[in-house]
Amino acid sequence: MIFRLRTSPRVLAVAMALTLAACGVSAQEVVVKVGVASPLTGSGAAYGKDIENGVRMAVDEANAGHPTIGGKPVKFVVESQDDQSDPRIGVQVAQQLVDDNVAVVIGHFNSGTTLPASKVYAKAGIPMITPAATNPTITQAGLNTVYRVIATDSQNAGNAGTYAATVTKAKRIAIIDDRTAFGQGEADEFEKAAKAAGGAIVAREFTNDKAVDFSAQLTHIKGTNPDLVFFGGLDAQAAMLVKRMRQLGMKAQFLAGGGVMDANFIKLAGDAADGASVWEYGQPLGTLPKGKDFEVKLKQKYGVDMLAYAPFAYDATWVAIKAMEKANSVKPAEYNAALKATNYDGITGKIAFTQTGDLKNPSSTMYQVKNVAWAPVMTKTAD
Ligand code: ABU
Repeated sequence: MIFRLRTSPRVLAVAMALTLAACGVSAQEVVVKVGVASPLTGSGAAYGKDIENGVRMAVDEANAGHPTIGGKPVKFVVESQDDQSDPRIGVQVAQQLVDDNVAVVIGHFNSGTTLPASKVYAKAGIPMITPAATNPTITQAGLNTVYRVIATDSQNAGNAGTYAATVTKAKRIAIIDDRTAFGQGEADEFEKAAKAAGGAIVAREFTNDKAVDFSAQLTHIKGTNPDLVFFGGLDAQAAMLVKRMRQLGMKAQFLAGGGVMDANFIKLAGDAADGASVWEYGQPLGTLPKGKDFEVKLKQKYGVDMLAYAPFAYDATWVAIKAMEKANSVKPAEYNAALKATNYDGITGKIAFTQTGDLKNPSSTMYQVKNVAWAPVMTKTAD
């Protein structure tokens, strides 16, 4: 026997409203999905969580202001995807975000995942704003919907190369990188700038981003008698590398690029951290008008210390929301032009984009470990 349940449209509407209310959404609200793609598992998980925290904080603040776009109340919701720092998974999660109709994607963290994923978003016409991926080629592919709110490695590692050859007066420079799109890319930019400034590269070695032992490469580098070693890669490996350098009796200065200036490096490197120098994207947060306050609020909200990328992710999210508000539309095809015309005072500084989606006036800062803490030494801002 088949029973047919008759449900009136009114009952259905009430049921729908109750379901939406349970999700924190009112019946009239337009839900706008903000995609986040970053590593939430694996060795890059702390960076990925940092990015997700920055996005969630911006979205919560935006929702607290009861935004209205296109005459309708809007609720922003975060859809976070774990790309595991793997380019193949990066493409899969990018397609998932596209299929789920996100209005924007904040991500990815790794240049190696960002490069292929950006093409998926571009094909769907969805803006992607990376708060962290710094390989210069990401914005050189002619994609109309790709943006970056952080300096590139041509700027940051370029500054490191010029600094190594001119300020430190290193005569013999060795380079080692992790062979990722990021690490190799920044080592290339470092080498180019160091050579242009008259530096001599005496060794160029590489490892991979999973390695924990650098003895073979360092033994070769030690034999070339360098007075400075540059590493292109992230914090944990940078720490293990400088530790091994000191164990091998190498007295050469240690210099790295982005993704190293954090507490993790100091903790893992121990005494070997002392005197290490890095170039990191942006201006020191403590010197920016809203920087310190942001750091305190993020710690209060999530109970964790901020890494370097949460402020950029927060700014990237606000840049997207402001563009939607300006265009009075949450449709990518309708607000992308407003995104291009962004002129926003963020936590990280002024954000306006070049034709290719990069920052018009990017900054990068050199930090050095002194008394078990990172201290800013100098900042360069492009005109
Ligand atoms: N830019 C710091 C590390 C992330 C990446 O570009 O791969």
